[in-house]
Formats: sequence, C-alpha cells, structure tokens
Amino acid sequence: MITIAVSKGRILLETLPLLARAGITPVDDPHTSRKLIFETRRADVRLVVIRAADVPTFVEYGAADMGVAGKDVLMEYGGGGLYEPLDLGIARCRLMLAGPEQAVPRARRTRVATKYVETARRYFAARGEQVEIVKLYGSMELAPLVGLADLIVDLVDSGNTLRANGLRPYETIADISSRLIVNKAAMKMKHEQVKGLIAQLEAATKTQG
Ligand code: PRT
Ligand code: MG
Repeated sequence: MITIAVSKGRILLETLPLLARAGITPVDDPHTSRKLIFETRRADVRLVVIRAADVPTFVEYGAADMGVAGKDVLMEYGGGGLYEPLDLGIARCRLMLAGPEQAVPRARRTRVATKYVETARRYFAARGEQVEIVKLYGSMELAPLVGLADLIVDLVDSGNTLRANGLRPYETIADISSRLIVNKAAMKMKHEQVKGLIAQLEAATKTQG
C-alpha cells in the first residue's frame, strides 16, 4: 500500500486530475467528505488529506510514503529529510517581498510580517539586512495597513490581493510550484511501487493542458 498526502484547497484541486491520469481516483469526494483517509480505485494507493503545512511532516516520518507540497512550504520546512523527485508544475505563484504603494521612511528597524519566518530570515540575512520578523498565520496583507509591520513576505499570484490593499510587489524571493515529495525509507523499501508512481505522475504532468 502506498499512502499519498495532499492538502485540501488548490493543491487537491490541481493534484486530482494528475492522479486520475495514473488511475488514482478517490472513491469518496475529498472536497466534500469529512473523511481524512480516502481509498482510491487502485487497491494499492490511498490518500490522506491534511493541512498544507503538515504534508512534509507526515512524509518525513513515514506516516505517508509520498506527498504533494508547495515549494513555499518545503523551503520553510527545511532539512534534508525528504526526496523531492518531481516538479508537478501546479499551484504556481511567487513568494514575494511586498509593501505599501508609497514606501514610508522610518527611523526604527524595518518590521516584516509573514508566515514564512525561516525563509524570510534567510532572505534578509543573505542581503545583510537586519529586520524584525513578525510571525502571522494569515492575512499578511493587513499588517502594513494597521501599522503592525512595514513590509510583508507572502505568496502572490494575480497580484489582486496586494492591489486591493494598496500594496505592491517589491521583489520576487522564489518562484513557487507544487512538488512531489517521497519518504526516504519508502524510496528504498517500496522502490518498485514508488518509482512506478513517480514515472506515472511525471507522464501525467507532461500531458497537461
Ligand atoms: O488554508 P490553510 O491554512 O489550510 O493552508 P494554506 O493556506 O497553506 O493552503 P492553500 O490551499 O491556501 O495553499 C496551498 C498552496 O497553494 C500554497 O502553499 C502554495 O504553494 C500554493 N498557492 C499557489 C497559493 C497561491 N497560489 C496563492 N495565491 N497559496 C496561497 N495563495 C494566496 C496568497 O497567500 C494571497 O493571500 O492567495 C492570495 C494572493 O493571490 P492573488 O491572486 O490575489 O495574488
Ligand atoms: Mg489558505
């Protein structure tokens, strides 16, 4: 049995068509069901549906053999505990530094709001800039509007959310897409099955569109 971890929302939406091309179709609809484990039409594959930020943890600890996670989540998770054999090319966006349309001069140290604390820390350290990082769990765009932070580090797709809040992108930190990740022990112990699935998913990404 191979267990694949995916997250609800846009990753599930864009992963299901790829899995379907490999014959992996959940028996129940994961968008509406309250189940957390989903059997599929393939007897050898099941899905677990969890929070996006938890996918690397499930896969590293072997609770899932494989998973689909955004590069943003993987960069923040860090460590070398996972294989990342395939860029699925889905759920694309950019991780960006953004701030007010009109940059405001200030005397104190710059404050940056983000849920990507580790990634932001590395980014500013590489530039030799000393900033104060404020951890948030969502709605980063609000922080500059209410004086909680001067800048944000967040995902941007169309840029509509930034614009709607009087913000603009300053710089791209990383181009983001979703990656297939694999547990290291599973790659050895379930080699045939895992290799087969990677090949099927790779073929599926190439027949998109
Ligand atoms: O929702 P939950 O807290 O459970 O987890 P999550 O927010 O991490 O999950 P989800 O489904 O929102 O995002 C999962 C993954 O999708 C992310 O980790 C990214 O890899 C990927 N992805 C791709 C995005 C976007 N595009 C995206 N645009 N995730 C979030 N956004 C948000 C962004 O944070 C911002 O608020 O959309 C808004 C910006 O969109 P535009 O089009 O207005 O620029
Ligand atoms: Mg979300």
